[in-house]
Amino acid sequence: MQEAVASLRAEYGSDAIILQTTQRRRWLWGRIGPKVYEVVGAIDRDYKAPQVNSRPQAREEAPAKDNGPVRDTPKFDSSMSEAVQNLYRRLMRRDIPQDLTQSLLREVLTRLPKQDWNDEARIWERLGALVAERIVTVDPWEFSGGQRVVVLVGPTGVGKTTTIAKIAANFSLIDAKKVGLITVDTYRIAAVDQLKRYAEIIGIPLHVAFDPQELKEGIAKMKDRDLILIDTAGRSQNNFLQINELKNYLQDVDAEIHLVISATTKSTDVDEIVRAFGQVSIDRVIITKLDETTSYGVILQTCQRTRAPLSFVTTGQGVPEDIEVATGEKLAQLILGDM
Ligand SMILES: Nc1nc2c(ncn2[C@@H]2O[C@H](COP(=O)(O)OP(=O)(O)OP(=O)(O)O)[C@@H](O)[C@H]2O)c(=O)[nH]1
Ligand SMILES: [Mg+2]
Repeated sequence: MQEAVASLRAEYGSDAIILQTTQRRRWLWGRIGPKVYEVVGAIDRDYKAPQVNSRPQAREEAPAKDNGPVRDTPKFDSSMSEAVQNLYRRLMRRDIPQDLTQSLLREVLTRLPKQDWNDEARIWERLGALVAERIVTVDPWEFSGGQRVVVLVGPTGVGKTTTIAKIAANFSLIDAKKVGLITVDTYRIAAVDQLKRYAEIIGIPLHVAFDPQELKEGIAKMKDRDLILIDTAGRSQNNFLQINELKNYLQDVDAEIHLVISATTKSTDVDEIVRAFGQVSIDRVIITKLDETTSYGVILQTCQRTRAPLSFVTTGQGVPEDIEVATGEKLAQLILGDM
């Protein structure tokens, strides 16, 4: 990696900003296969790169002073340049909520000299980098630190069970990890059967837990598993009792909680979902059904509202193939599209 960074500096000089360095492998979301080193850089004498934390975590909105010299502060009224007005409308059409649209534009404009505020292409380019920066993604689990217990929660029908099957199949069949499944979705026979069939096909154990005590017992029984995936029943964000019951199940369980949201969710519902499921403290976000929409503002909105990193995106009904670990850059491109 040092060699890759040094060669970028040697070629482009000391003004080259290192935007991103990645060390990954070629297969299974970069987890196995030959190592590849990537260094993404840029040259911009005005731009001061923000400090990026090496630990994956939700990113707070950076104050303007961290992003280079403070310039004029943009106002979103009739005095906006035509370029900014166009971009404002464009972001709104991409289902990005008004407050996020304003905060994105404000941050980008604050980083640019005022003479560039009419340069639509330049602002757009900077928007891409900013959106990529705001969507924090995490690599799939390493198991050197011990067992992982992961719970998927979310509204009904978003694809929790299917996503569990995709993750289980990838880690079990391709990565040869010991995976175990637990379901607490015992309200419908069909729900248990759905997961049972996946468990049989993949060849991994399934434990059915009818109450919080049985959930704890199930986890204890699966001590030998590298990864335990826990499926939960879909809950309506408007049903206080359902959310409270979920909270009861999870309160004494030491697990990583992933909120699953479909990319087809209405922007106005995203805030309600995050508020309701926020009661069980969300550690990661999974966005499903990217294949069912053409506007992807929900990805940015969910990551920003939860302040949690994104673990996976899913792109179809196929098990195990329609799941990816996306990068911020790729998602920014998807959200903003071409200029
Ligand atoms: N197009 C598309 N369909 C998906 C995706 N993920 C899941 N589905 C489909 O969505 C439907 C619901 O999936 P489930 O996995 O049962 O959803 P769930 O969240 O477990 O549903 P409940 O347990 O009822 O809350 C199924 O028809 C899945 O095949 C995806 O990424 N894209
Ligand atoms: Mg389900």
